[in-house]
Amino acid sequence: MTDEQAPVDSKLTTSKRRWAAEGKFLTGRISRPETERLPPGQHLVKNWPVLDLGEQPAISLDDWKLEVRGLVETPLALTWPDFQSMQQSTHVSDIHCVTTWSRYDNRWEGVSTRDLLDAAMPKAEAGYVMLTSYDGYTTNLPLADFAAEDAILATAWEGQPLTLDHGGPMRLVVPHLYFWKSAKWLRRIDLMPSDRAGFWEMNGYHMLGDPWREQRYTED
Ligand SMILES: Nc1nc2c(c(=O)[nH]1)N[C@H]1C(S)=C(S)[C@@H](COP(=O)(O)O)O[C@H]1N2
Ligand SMILES: [Mo]
Repeated sequence: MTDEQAPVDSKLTTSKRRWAAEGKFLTGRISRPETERLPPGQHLVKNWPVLDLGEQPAISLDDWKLEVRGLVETPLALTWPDFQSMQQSTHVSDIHCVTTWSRYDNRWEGVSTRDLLDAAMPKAEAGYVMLTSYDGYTTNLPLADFAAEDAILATAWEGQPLTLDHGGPMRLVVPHLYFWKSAKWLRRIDLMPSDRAGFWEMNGYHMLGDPWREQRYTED
């Protein structure tokens, strides 16, 4: 390491340590009780319904890109090979859609949001994220929820590449929030200082969307 690089490295190290020390990954927000698996007002399905705005954008892997912007030390613009070369993880989790269906035990493979955030390194002021997808869909959530232990940028479901109708080649999965927060065909993640409403949130849906507290709609 040269003297010129040293200050940069120590700045990044400091940022990473601060990020961990602030406990943004350990917020304990998940309100699921240990005894009840199905949230109130939900019913179980065995199939996997498709829900979206109606346009399913087909992105070739050559054109695919994932950007991480805003309040990060290292903005990212990842190609598909870049994304594949990141640490790959597997998580099994339940889906809870606000339209009242839930589906248990979905096996997701991809990049955990924590590993992506480790690469981008959120600044101390970052508190929320806005997700933007290839179909123009947007949705917002707190950074702490985006960084949940089991949140994953999924490229495979049940051992198969994620199909286009379910958000392939890559979608977000944040299991502890209603499924509309899990952006399909994700293209961009913006880290923000304060919360802003995405598509459904501008149309009356809850800013957080915790199924265990039945946060379906904004109270007014
Ligand atoms: N890009 C994008 N992501 C989206 C949506 C959408 O319209 N566009 N719909 C959301 C909603 S309301 C739900 S319930 C889930 C549905 O995912 P599925 O079709 O794989 O079941 O995707 C969410 N993510
Ligand atoms: Mo939904």
